[in-house]
Amino acid sequence: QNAEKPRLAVLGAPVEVGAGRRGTLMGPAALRTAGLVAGLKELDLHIEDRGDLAVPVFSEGNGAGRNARHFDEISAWARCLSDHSYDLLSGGYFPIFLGGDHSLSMGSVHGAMRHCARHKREFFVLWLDAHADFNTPETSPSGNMHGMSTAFLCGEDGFHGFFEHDSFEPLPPQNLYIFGLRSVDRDERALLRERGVNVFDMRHLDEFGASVLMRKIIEEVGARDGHLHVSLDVDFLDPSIAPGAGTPVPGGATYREAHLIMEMLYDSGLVRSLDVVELNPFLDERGKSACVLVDLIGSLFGRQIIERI
Ligand code: EXY
Ligand code: MN
Ligand code: MN
Ligand code: MN
Repeated sequence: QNAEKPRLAVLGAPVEVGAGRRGTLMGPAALRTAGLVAGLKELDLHIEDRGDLAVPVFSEGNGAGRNARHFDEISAWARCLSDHSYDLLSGGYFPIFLGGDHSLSMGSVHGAMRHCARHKREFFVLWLDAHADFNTPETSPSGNMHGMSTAFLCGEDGFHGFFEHDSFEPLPPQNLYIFGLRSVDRDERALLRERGVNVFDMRHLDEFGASVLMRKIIEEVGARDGHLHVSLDVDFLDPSIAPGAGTPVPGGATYREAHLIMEMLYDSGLVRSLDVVELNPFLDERGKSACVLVDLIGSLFGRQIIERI
């Protein structure tokens, strides 16, 4: 169990141009309306709501002629988010980024990765998602950048000019765990294989169960005393429990599976930063998905639905 309680900082990132459908910019507001901050306060946690970031100023240029829609705007968001992520972690906070579409993780994870590099701490990412988001501008069938985040973070080609100083120590593909996968594009699949990303698809989940797979991940990260960043995409969940997703795919994680994962992660004490992304309140049904996400975040921070004997 967690010995010391983390100090949490919540930061909204209302970015939506990385997705093919508008509406994720309302995500942070819906998560707050669903009781995110109040729920965490009930757990006696120190929590600061830092509000939402403003849409950053950007100029068109670097993205020209690339199969990466809104490249310059997303790059501006990522630069801003990377600095916030780095600074919050350096200030001893556990940052919670509220999306916004999944392109925001190019910034939040980048900053956390820099923080860990500085402190010589090994860094791991658990990507809870129906998708791998491992497309590059070359492989992407849509050009939507929310489908490119993990490829960017692992240092794939095609993102030149995205950050001012292009070179950063990329995430080793072996330190990336994609969990819940059930929709992947042809060239994306080939790239995932070639790079050796750890992919746990829904077939694995069905066959071995969430607990066996999670234990493996927790053991690997724990053995290296790593920093684990969790990136939770709402479409990881089955659309029946979380319909507020722009790219829903049938056959996702159930309510109980998702809770068990969160509870095991809490027990591990390894999670140090979090993204909650892709919630599209315009597509949601009366706040259903926002409420499920808030429940899950509660479990990640130690809420017990049933007090254990
Ligand atoms: N693989 C598809 C694409 O690249 O367009 C769909 C990506 C959806 C990404 C969502 C957020 O996880
Ligand atoms: Mn530190
Ligand atoms: Mn995603
Ligand atoms: Mn997804």
